[in-house]
Amino acid sequence: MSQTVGDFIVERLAAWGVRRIFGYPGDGINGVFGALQRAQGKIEFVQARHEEMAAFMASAHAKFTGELGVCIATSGPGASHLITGLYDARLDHMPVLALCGQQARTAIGGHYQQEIDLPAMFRDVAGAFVQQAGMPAQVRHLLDRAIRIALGERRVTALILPNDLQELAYEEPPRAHGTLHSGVGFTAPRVIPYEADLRRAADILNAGKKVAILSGAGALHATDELIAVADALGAGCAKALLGKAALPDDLPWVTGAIGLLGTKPSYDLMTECDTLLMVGSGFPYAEFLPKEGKARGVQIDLQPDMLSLRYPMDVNLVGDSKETLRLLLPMLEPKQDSAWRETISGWTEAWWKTLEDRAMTEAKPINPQRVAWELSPRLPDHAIITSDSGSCANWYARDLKIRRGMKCSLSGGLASMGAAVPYAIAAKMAFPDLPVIALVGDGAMQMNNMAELITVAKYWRDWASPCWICAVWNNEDLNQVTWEQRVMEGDPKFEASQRLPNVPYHKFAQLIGLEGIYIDRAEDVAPAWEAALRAARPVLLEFKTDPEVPPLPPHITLEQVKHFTSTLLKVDPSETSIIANTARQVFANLLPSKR
Ligand SMILES: Cc1ncc(C[n+]2csc(CCOP(=O)(O)OP(=O)(O)O)c2C)c(N)n1
Ligand SMILES: [Mg+2]
Repeated sequence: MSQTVGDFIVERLAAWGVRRIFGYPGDGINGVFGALQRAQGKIEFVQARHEEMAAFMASAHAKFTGELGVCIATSGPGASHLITGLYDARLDHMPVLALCGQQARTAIGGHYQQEIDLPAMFRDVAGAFVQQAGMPAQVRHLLDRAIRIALGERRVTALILPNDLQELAYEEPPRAHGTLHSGVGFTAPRVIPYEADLRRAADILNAGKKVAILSGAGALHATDELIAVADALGAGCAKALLGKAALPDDLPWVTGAIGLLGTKPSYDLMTECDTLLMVGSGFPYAEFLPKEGKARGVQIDLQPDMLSLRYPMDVNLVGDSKETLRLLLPMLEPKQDSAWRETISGWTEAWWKTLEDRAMTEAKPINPQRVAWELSPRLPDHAIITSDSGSCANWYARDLKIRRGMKCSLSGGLASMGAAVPYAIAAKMAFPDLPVIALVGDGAMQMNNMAELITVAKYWRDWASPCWICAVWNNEDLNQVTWEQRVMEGDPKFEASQRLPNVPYHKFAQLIGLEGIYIDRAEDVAPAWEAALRAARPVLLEFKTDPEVPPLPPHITLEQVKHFTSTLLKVDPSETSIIANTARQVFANLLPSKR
């Protein structure tokens, strides 16, 4: 049989180094699926439960491996299902290619079944490159460009393939006017600033007496360089959510997460510093950065469009974080005075104690903070941790102590619910011998993570190690939003929108062949983690947690407190049990003015 367009696409993907793609079939894309089958495992196909999950997996694959993520879906509903997962990749600057089917070229424009204007639909999310192929001889350059642009610009691209085209015999572009002759391959360049600009940056950093560093996802590969620069500058370092694994949490000057889900020492670091060095971060909340004018700033980012966006920097360096920090290091004059560092270490030490006290505070039945707290010392080396959006992201951000060699991620820019399990599946597919742990709220389980457990049940026997754990915080509440409504809006809990049906998640896991453990006593939390980590199959840990423990920001404005107080005076179905827990935390620990 001669090579079809579908066969060519699979072969070309393989030539680009693609070894795994995530997706869901349908008649709009059968020409490529047939080719995948004929290619006999050249490219592994991972079947998700839903195209959105496949796109999350492609995004996570890119995050955890640094490679292109590829997802595939049929025309119409398959393609539209991809969108949220693709936005996740888009907002976190991940190179992802979406391949999807389309109605036959003879039907396009005819209000045909499952016909959507896909180029228009993908225009925003895959704005870097979205094309619908019309001719066999056009497919080569469309695919090559879609991949090279995704990798080179760290963007999402989309290639739309009408189903009749996929079945046609592939034709190389003829040597003729109006044809293109593209090739395979991309190597990321070494991006570094000019020496004069590095000098200007070094001058600012050398002049600072209290230097704060903020590291993000762009610094994940620059741990050694970050440590060396921070040591030279006597600096403290806060981490944006996506940069959690950039620095281990056992260093005394690492203040942990920043922002609404962040820590008090990170807030203090940014409030009191006189110089800010931001490395590879698009952390969005400017109110957690120094007050404008209070600190001088240097920023390093690969992407010019991310520079001086959250804080007006004095020096903006376009560069790879690792290479740029390495060049900056010899220009730095090691700080002699250690007072600033000692202050930061003091804050951090006290904060870890505060977190422990909070985690160990009694709650009904389990304190949600304790679930994450107890995991930290039990995390195996090289563990990969994913978190969903919801209150568990607070405990992931604050309580989980990351060590060197671990990886972790979540839907950062999009902060979408439903990403933790597909992320954890993509992580396990890429690193089947490593322990992988997904942290998930019950709302996010119900939304789609539960269904995606079926994917785990389908594939786990192929994995080199069975260690894959999904921890669920069952609080029968969309708790993060309940607290946002209370604290930010001053509204009491809206039962109609917030309360969730109670579902026995552990029994669902058992039903589909996984292990399921239910935990509703604080003293059983640690043993449950230990049992899950040594289990012979993937485990779902269902923790029955207290929705009245507030995931409050470390920095809280008086306006928010005023709202909060008025909420307590209104009728809240949860009544006064909140007061004991929160009032102490808010007023004693969190208010900057109370320091
Ligand atoms: C797709 C999507 N829909 C809605 C939201 C808004 N949202 C953020 S957190 C959250 C609640 C999550 O509830 P759950 O998963 O039960 O976790 P909890 O906060 O209760 O721990 C909601 C609704 C979102 N981030 N993503
Ligand atoms: Mg919940």
